[in-house]
Amino acid sequence: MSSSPQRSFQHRDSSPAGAPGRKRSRFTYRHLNQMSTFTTSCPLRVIGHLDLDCFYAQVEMVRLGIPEDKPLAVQQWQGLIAVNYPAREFGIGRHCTVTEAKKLCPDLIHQHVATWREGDEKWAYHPDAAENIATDKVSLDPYRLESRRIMATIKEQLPPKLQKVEKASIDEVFLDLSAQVHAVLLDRFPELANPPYNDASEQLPMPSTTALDWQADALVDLDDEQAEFEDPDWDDVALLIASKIVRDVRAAIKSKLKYTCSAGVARNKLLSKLGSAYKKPNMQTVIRNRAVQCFLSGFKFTKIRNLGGKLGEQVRQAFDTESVSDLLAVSVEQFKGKLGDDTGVWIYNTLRGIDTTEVSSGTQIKSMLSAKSFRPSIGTIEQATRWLRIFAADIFSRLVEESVLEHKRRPRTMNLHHRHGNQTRSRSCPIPQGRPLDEKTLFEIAQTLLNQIVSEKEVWPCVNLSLSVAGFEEGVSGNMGIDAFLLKGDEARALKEEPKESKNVTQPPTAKRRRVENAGGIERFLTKRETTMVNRDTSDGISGSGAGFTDDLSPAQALINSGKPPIISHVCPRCDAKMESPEALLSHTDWHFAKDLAEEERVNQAFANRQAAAAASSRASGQKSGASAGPKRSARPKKGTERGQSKLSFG
Ligand code: DCP
Ligand code: MG
Repeated sequence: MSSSPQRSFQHRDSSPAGAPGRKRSRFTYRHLNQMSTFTTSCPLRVIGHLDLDCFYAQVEMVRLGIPEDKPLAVQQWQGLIAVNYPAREFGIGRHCTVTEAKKLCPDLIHQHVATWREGDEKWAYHPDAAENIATDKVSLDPYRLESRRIMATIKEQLPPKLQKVEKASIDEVFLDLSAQVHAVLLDRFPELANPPYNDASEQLPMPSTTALDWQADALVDLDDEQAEFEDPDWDDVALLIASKIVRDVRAAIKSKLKYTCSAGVARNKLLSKLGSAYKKPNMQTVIRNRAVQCFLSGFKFTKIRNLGGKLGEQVRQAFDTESVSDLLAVSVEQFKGKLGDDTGVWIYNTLRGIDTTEVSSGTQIKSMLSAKSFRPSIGTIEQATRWLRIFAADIFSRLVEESVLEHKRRPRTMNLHHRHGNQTRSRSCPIPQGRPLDEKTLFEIAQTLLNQIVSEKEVWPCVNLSLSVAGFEEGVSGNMGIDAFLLKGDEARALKEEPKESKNVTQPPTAKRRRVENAGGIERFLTKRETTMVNRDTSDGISGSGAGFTDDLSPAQALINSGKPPIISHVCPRCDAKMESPEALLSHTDWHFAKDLAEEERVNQAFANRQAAAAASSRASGQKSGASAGPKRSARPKKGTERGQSKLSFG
C-alpha cells in the first residue's frame, strides 16, 4: 500500500499563517476539504491517467518470455494491431502488413492473436490462425484477462476507502487521487487541519516547502518562465504527492505483472490523458496548473480527446487553423456563434484545459457485441449455429470478466444481426429477468433469433453475423450471489414459446448513420463511459471516457457553466464515432468492414512501392528512435533537462 508515500520533500517548521513575509496560498480551506469528497470542481483536484505501453505486444512478450529488447508485433490476420517499442524503431506501425513489417525488420516476432475456431469450445493460440480467417474468430480474452489483473493490482496498491479508479479502456485507467492526497497533506502538514476561526473561505497558509523534488518525472514547462521562481503552492504539492503515488502504482504493476505503463498527472482527466501520451514508454509526465496553457499550446487541437474526428474538422474549417494557440484568441461568443452554445462552451473550456468530468468507478458497460464477417460467406444454418455458440461463449466470458454479473447488472435484450448481400436483417428479444443466465441460455436465445431470420426467403449466403446483448440494468435487489443468475436449460427453452418483440432492420447502414450525424448538439461528439464492448475480427473492446464542461478555476465560469452532462452513446472502437444504439453501431461497423475490404485491395496494389520507400526513408533518416513516436505521441520536441527538475532543491 502506498497510502502514505515516503517524504519526497522536506519542510521547515510552519505556522498556520505561513512563513513570515510570505503571502497566503491561492487556495482556501474549503478547496482543501473538497479534495476529500472528490469534488470535480475542486481546484486542488489531482487525477492520474495510466496507459499501458504497446499493451497487446507486452502481454504476448510476457506470456512467451520474450526479452524486452526484441522487436515484436501482434498480428491479426495479415495486419498488425500492436507494435512494441523496439519494433517501432524500424518504422513498423499499426499501418503495416506483416509482410511490410518483416521487410523492415526480418527478425520481427509476429504473434497472431488467439482465435476461436469454428466448432471449438474455447479460444486458443492457433499457429495457423492467419490462414484461417474463414473459420477463426479473434479472441481478445487474453488481453482482457491481463487488463483485469492490472486493475486488481492498481486497486490493491491504493487505500480502499480513498480510491476512485475508472477503467477507461482495455489498457487505460483514470485515478482520482484527491482523497488520498488530502489524507497525506493533513498527515504531513498538521496546520492544514484546522481552519482558523472555522472560516472555510480563509486562504490556506503557503506550503512550508519552498522547493519540490519531482524525481524522474517529466515536467511540462510553465506558462511563464518567471513562474519557475515562484514558491510552489498547494496545487504543486498535491501534484507532487499524486505523482509519487502514481510512480508507486506503476512500480507495482511492473514488479507483479512485468508490464510497463506511462502516466500523466494533472488536475483533470483531459490533461492527465494528454500527459500519459506525452512521453512513452515507461515515463510519467506532470502538468502543473501553471503549465497547462504552455502544454496545450504545443498541441494541434485535433490531438485532444473528442476533437480528433468530425467536430475537430468542423472547428478547423470554421476557424481555418489546427493550432490551440490560434484558437485561444477566439471568444466564447464566437465559438457559440459558429458551433452552437453547448459545443462552443465546451471547446472554449477544453482549449483552456478545463474539464470537470468525474472519474467514475462503477462498471457501466452498456452493451456487448460479438461478430464475424465471413470471407468466404457461409451458406447453411448449421454453419451459422456453430458461430452462435462461439458468440454466446464469447459474450458470456466477457460478462464474467467484466464482473457484470457480480455487479448484479445483466443485459435485458439480445439482438442478432444478419447480412446477406446488401440486406441486413435484425431480430431482438428480451432476455428473461429474475432467472439465472449462462452461456447455454445465451446460445439458445440466439438460436431462436436465427431461426426467425432464416425462416425468411433469400437469407443465404450470409456475409456477416453479429450477436449483441444490451440494456444492462440492475439485476435483483438484495445480495443474491452469482449462482442466482444461472438459467436452467428448460427455462430457456420455455422462452422460445414466449412472444417476442422483434424488428426487421432492412435499411442500409448509411440511413442510420445519417440520422445519427444529423442529431444536433455537442452530445454527438462526446463519449461517456457507458459503452458498447465490441468483439469483432476487425476491432477490440475499447471503451471511451467522458468529457465535461466546467471548472471553477475558470474566470469565465459563471458565463459558461452549462452543467449539461453528455448523453450516453455507443462508441465505435475503430473511429470513436458515437452511435445512438447497439444497432446503429452494428450498421456502422459493417460499413467499416466494407471499407476495410476496399482498403485491403488498395493496399495490396500499393504495397510493393510503399515498403521500398518506407525502408529507404527510414535508412536515410538514420534516426531510428524518432520513428518510435506512435500515433498517440505528441509532436512536441523532446527536451534535454526538464525545467524545474534540476533547479529545485529542498527549502
Ligand atoms: N488496439 C487495436 N487497434 C487499434 C488500437 C488499439 O487493436 N486501432 C489495441 C492494441 C493495443 C491496445 O488496443 O495494444 C491499446 O491501445 P493503445 O492505443 O493504448 O496502443 P498501445 O498500448 O499498443 O501503444 P501505446 O504504447 O502507444 O499506448
Ligand atoms: Mg497503450
